[in-house]
Amino acid sequence: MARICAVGGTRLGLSPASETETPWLGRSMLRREDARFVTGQGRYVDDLTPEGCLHLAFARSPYAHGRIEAVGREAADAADNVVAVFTAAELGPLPGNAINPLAPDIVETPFEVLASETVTSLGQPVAAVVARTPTAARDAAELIELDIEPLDPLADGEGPCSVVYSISEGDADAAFAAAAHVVSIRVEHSLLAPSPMEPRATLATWEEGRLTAWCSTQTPYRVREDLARILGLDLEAVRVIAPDVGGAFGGKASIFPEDAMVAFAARALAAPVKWCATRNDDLLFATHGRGAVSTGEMAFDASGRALALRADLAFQQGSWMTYSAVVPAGNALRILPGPYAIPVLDLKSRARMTNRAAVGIYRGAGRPEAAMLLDRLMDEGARATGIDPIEIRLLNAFAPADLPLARSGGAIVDSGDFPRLLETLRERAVYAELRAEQTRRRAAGEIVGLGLCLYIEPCGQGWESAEVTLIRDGRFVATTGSSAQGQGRETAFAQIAADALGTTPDRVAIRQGDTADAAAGLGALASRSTAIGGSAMRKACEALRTTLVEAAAELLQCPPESVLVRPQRVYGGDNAASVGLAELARHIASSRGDAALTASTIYNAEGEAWASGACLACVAIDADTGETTVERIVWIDDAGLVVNPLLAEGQLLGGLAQGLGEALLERLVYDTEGQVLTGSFMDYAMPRAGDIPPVEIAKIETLSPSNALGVKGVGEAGCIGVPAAVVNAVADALAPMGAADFQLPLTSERVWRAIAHGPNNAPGAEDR
Ligand code: SMO
Repeated sequence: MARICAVGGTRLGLSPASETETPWLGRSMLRREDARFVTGQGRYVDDLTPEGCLHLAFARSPYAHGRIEAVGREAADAADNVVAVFTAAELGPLPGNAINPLAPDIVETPFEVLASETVTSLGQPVAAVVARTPTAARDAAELIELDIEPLDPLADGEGPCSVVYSISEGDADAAFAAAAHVVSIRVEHSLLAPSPMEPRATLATWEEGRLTAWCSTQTPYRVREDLARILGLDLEAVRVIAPDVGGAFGGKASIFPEDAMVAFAARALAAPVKWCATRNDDLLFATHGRGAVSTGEMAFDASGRALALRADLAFQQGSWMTYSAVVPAGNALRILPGPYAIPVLDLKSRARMTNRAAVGIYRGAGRPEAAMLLDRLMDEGARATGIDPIEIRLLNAFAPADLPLARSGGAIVDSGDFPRLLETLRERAVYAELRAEQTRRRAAGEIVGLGLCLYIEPCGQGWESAEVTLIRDGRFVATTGSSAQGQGRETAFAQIAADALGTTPDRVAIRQGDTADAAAGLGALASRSTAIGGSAMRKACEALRTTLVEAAAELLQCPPESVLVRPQRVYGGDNAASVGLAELARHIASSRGDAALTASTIYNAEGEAWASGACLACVAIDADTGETTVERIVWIDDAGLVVNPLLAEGQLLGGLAQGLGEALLERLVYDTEGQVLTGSFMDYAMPRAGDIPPVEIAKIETLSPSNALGVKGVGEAGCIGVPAAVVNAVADALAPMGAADFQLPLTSERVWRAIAHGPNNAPGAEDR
């Protein structure tokens, strides 16, 4: 091939130097997806209504537990605009959802698409009505007569265990017997509603023997596998698309019975069928989070060194198990010793079935439960020994030289600098001054407290896929197996791809969320997308860049080492020679075939990335009302290399808001019959803008050696460190009154009772 572009660089006024704009990693770039979101161009499942689309609504169980005697469908069948009514009888026996076999001896309880003989949860789908309009479907679903004989719901702690985990190291009895101080804590986590802005929704079509489902999900590939198995279809006959997803927080990481019903109906009717949950549907029957009751004891020697940790965490499982059902119980346990060197461990966790909605992963998934128990104990230890809470953490935290650190239970903490986190926090918060101010305010009669949390969090292991193509106009299209739920994936992944390719982010289109686009993917969860999906993206882009360099070397007749890939052109040899990317694409296609324009990879991480952070919360409590005001939060986060600081801060703040909700406001309330008393946002207290205190976030950066980018997660961090710091601050505020035993959330009533009743109160008893 002739040397066709020798003067191109000059003609365009471009040179390798003028075109150098890297690196893009580390830049605060605005989210490219926001232009469509803020102008109403986002496309969520409910925005998609194909020609002839039918609408599905459910008749749901009004009881937590009961025997189905009869399902009266005549009135619904006869209602206007109704196309079909389905009960378990029409479905016949179907497989349930898959459950991730993360532990041996899991007792599996998958879902029934529609309840057949018994109902096991309030809100469980019993019948489905398909009609020509959403209102006709809802109205007809109300006409279904459910004749259900109520049965007693399982009482707390009575249900069978789905999973049991334990970790034991050293002689705990001996360690506790030898201790100078022993502190203990009991934490009751409320059941929480993940509450994405967009409730669950699925649309399915059936055409020529193929199912296409648009599902508001974090895990399109999982949904595809489940739908294929439940419907008895080949995987190739099922395509799942996650369009724009309005939040998920772990609540959309599994298929639901409703999704399977929509797909079944689409096939049975050979028509598009759509279902969108209402907020009430989601508060009743979407997954719940947390709900664990944890007890822990920590033994210290006279100098404040932790000698031993005992913990017992009792999780709820609900009435069926999501794909990641056992993750919270397993995660909490393997994280529990946290950043601290504790030589003796006796740790147990388990999850028990209940007659409630499934309890699944929720932003943090076991990490918040571990941090809450451990760092509550650490603050109690500080009080018992008279050592300052920062000092006792410095005394017990691992040093950077101790990492990587292999833990019992299999965790390998790969990186971090816990002393630096604490020292940075001390400095940024001007901690000594805060303590002096607390003393002054206390003397003036105020109830004020400071609380700390030093946490570690696993975020990113395993594999993910990516594919990148140089298209004929000289731009790139990159596909990731990690889909998005609102994090700004398209922006961050374009930055990663741009650096790896030597181009600019605006020349890289990011595709995600469609199982037809990429061979495989795990999805967007577990704070892993950037670490693992981002590493896959980098590897795929590096592979394509190698092709670009080799092809340009051929074309420009220069050694590959001299080739520079720049945003618009590829330069070689004496730098005067260059070829435009569109021209290079044509050359590669003709010399090597179209397939050479694409590089794909399945990246498998070398290890697991661990992020960490230190949080300080300052609270003031109104003695008359018990109302807690969080006056300030200072937070030092270590997420390794930060791809886009603006997006990272958004993730951290969002998690912080949910963490504050958990600490102070949110709680799903069930009565003894298993009825939900918090079925709307009138009763379930979401945090609002006015609840968010002044927040200062700073970072340190220890690169993760476990993935190709050195990055760690940020999405769940706010739910991990913030609640524990806030609760510790309230405990610190109330300590002079001897009030210590209070449970989540710290509503004004509970805190008031703690103040009014002193150390032997049993707040929370008011509403059991
Ligand atoms: S709780 Mo997350 O979406 O793994």
